[in-house]
Amino acid sequence: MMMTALLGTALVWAAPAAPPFPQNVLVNQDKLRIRQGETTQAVDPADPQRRVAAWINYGPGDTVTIGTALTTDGGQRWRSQTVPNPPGLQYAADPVLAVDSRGTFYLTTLGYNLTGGFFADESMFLYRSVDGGKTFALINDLTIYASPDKEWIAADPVTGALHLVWSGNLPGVGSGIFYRTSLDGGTTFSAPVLLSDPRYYQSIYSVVSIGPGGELYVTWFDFGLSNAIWLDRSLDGGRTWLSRDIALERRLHYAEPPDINPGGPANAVDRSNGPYRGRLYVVYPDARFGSIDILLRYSDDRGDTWSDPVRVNDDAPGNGAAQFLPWINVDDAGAVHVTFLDRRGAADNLSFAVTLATSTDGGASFGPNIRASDRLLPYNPSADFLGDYNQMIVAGTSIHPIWSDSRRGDTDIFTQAVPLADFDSDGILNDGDGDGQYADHRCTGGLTAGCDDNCPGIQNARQEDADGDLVGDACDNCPTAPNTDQSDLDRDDIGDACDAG
Ligand SMILES: [Ca+2]
Ligand SMILES: [Ca+2]
Ligand SMILES: [Ca+2]
Ligand SMILES: [Ca+2]
Repeated sequence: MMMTALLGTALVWAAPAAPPFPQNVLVNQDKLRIRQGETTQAVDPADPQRRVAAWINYGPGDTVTIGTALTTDGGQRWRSQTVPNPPGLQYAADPVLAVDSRGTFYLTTLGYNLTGGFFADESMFLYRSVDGGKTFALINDLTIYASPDKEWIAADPVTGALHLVWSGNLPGVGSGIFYRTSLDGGTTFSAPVLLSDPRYYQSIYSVVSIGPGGELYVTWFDFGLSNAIWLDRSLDGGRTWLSRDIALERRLHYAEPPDINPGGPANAVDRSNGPYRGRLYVVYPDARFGSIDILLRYSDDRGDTWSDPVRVNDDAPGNGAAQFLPWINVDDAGAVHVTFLDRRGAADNLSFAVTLATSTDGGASFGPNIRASDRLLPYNPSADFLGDYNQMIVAGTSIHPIWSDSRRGDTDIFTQAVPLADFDSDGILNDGDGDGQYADHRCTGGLTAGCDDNCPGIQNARQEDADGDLVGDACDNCPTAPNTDQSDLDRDDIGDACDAG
């Protein structure tokens, strides 16, 4: 009884609107004071506390290298190191991590030199870690066609097969998407298969994911003739592929402002035992609504047909704020999590936050977006390279966004654990009424139990909602004028419903 009374008092007097993430976690130790960017992660399936991250180091000296870091405590503390470049190569790029069911980590990278300002010796490599992510050894040179770029790798969680895709130049074809598989832990790979249609030879940003039945899905952009997002798939472990690729987005509104790279499409499959098992999702940057947004489409028939696009970010359409570098994962309950960099709160239109958007209805809609970065992050387009992708993962009971920002002067790698059930850890669950849907029955009228957090990204244990619009005072941009949509077209943090200016 005494304990209950004390706890109750503490909750009543808790400071309002406390930011849930006071300090993002620095991943790279940065002893060399050089820039880092472009992030990837993998988690040991047998130990969710053990995760590996990797990125590009702009250094040491006149080299570019790959850095990796290992955490064994779920991401509180990291130990980072530099992976030696392959012999004779000054520069490395495009790190991608994968892990198999036995906890063997794999790292693919690109390597190159510069000769008279031109790319030379462009090549692609595979490293392996058999000590749980502590060290990586170069085990294979995967270079086979000229100009490999933007490779991706994934391991089948059941069979351990490695699936590699990349952009390469086949003579007479141009840049196409290729595929190889390894059934022996990366020692040998199958002969390459051209997945993309040779008519569409500006194909890049391929990503491979693996469905619950071992089906393989590869998506990519063609910036050329088709200006589309394409899908190829294999239902027999990579032996045969569609005779004709599927264009899942033919009306792509790709925009690339001078100051950022919005990134490419990412995909994920629901491997859960939830109601949307087997559903395939693709997210991508697209400017059809006036500024760059993150859009999502899904397919229930292995990619034959696709839903209309859903806007993932929940700021006002056409407000001029860019969202970019999206990543997507589906958790063990079938909830869909998308992270991206986000300028909605940036008056300078340069700085950005890291945003998480979650759907618990299979991608039909997304709930209130939350901020995972502890602040708005500075950005200098002439000095900072954030990367072409940021590979968020779900591990254990948390979502783990990862990104690069220059809060410390030069860019460094940061991460933040976001608890799956209660994003802001204020004791009010995202789905407090337990109906399986996030933020669909939000607390109001003084209720704090049996209802969903009305401000899921800011701690507000009392769930005050003065105007009863289901948006808690702690995050309501018009706390006394009902505006459930929170529309704020001029981005001054005062909602349109109460903004006189
Ligand atoms: Ca909460
Ligand atoms: Ca609910
Ligand atoms: Ca809250
Ligand atoms: Ca309100």
